[in-house]
Amino acid sequence: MNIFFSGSIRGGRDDRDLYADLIEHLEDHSTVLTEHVGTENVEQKEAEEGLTDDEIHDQDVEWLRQADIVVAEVTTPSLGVGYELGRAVAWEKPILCLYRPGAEHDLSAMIRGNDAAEVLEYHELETATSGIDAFVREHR
Ligand code: 6K6
Repeated sequence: MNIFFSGSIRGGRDDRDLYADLIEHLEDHSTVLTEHVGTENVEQKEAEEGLTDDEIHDQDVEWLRQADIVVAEVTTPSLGVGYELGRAVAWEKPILCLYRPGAEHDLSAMIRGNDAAEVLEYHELETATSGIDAFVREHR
């Protein structure tokens, strides 16, 4: 199963360690197409590789097209994550959004009010990972 993991990059990297933990868990049973989302200094590394914004966009949209499911950590608001979720809805991909209530920003109505996306609220990593496992089983 190919999983597209979506998480904030230019929207802010406060949750980077959490993304890495979630990606590590997803990789136990699947291929994560976007493991760079959890990588330290991703912008610096990819800039060193000479990737342009056009190439980043086209590669990510292609990975999204190939994905069987989409898992997004949406606590840190991100234009890129919102864009990816919109395209995933249009392609009718199964979508799981993970959100930690009590964060600085309340979750967008465009996500919480979207019947095409399942929203799992959590505080502990274990709640998120068991929710992911159930979602993967449902869509395998
Ligand atoms: C290279 C040069 C400058 O920055 C980079 C690295 N940037 C990205 N590399 C890979 N995927 C990216 C990059 N920027 C955004 N994305 C995609 O958008 C990822 O799939 C994330 O889920 C999402 C994050 O969007 P923003 O708006 O928070 O950056």
